[in-house]
Amino acid sequence: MRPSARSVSAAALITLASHLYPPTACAAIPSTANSTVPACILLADARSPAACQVIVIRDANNNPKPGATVTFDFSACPVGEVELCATQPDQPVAVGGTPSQPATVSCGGRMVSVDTDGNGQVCVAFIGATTLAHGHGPAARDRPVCCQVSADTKFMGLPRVVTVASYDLNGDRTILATDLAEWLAYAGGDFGIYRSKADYNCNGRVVSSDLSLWLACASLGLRPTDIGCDTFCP
Ligand SMILES: [Ca+2]
Ligand SMILES: [Ca+2]
Repeated sequence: MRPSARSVSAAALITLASHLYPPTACAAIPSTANSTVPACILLADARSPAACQVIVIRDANNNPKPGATVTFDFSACPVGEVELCATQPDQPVAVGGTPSQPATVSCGGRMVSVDTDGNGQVCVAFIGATTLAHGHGPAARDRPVCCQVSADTKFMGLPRVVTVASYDLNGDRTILATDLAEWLAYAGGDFGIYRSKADYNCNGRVVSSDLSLWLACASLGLRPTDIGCDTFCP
């Protein structure tokens, strides 16, 4: 008995679909639910691997997604309050790790993209600044919620809080004891209950864990050319 036109058509469609969308390809699409993306994205005036935040992109089967392009879109952030440096350093894949993942900046779009490693992982902390004298505050909630994160163009949920911090708190392009004295003033509440410039782990508090991160950055012995940047995205 010959198959009907309807059944041939259905069979053909199923075959076609299996070629267009093989199961492995579907599984390899980044999953928002299974991926780990921090609630806050840090911009600071110097790259300190100790302060990066781990992102893990996973697919629908909860497998890590190697080579996923993770894009951070700052276009919704208030200009001036959040300034992105036009060039960004390579990012590590773990806290304190060696930078290995090149960061590509699309300045016109105020975006940075970084690929995950073989384990679907990257650890990010970008370079930027703010025109606000002491950063966002005086409440932690005053920080802008404006960074949209996507992986292979798939949105990873709602926009993230952006924290703009400075290790060089007196702005002289060195990170020295004078900056530590400034940090202590921030921690003591001299500029309000909270100011983002002294919050290096993005958690909305200025406490001893931030002091540890300041010390870790100071120990890197960064040169003036490694601190801040000369060109910001418009
Ligand atoms: Ca300084
Ligand atoms: Ca903190």
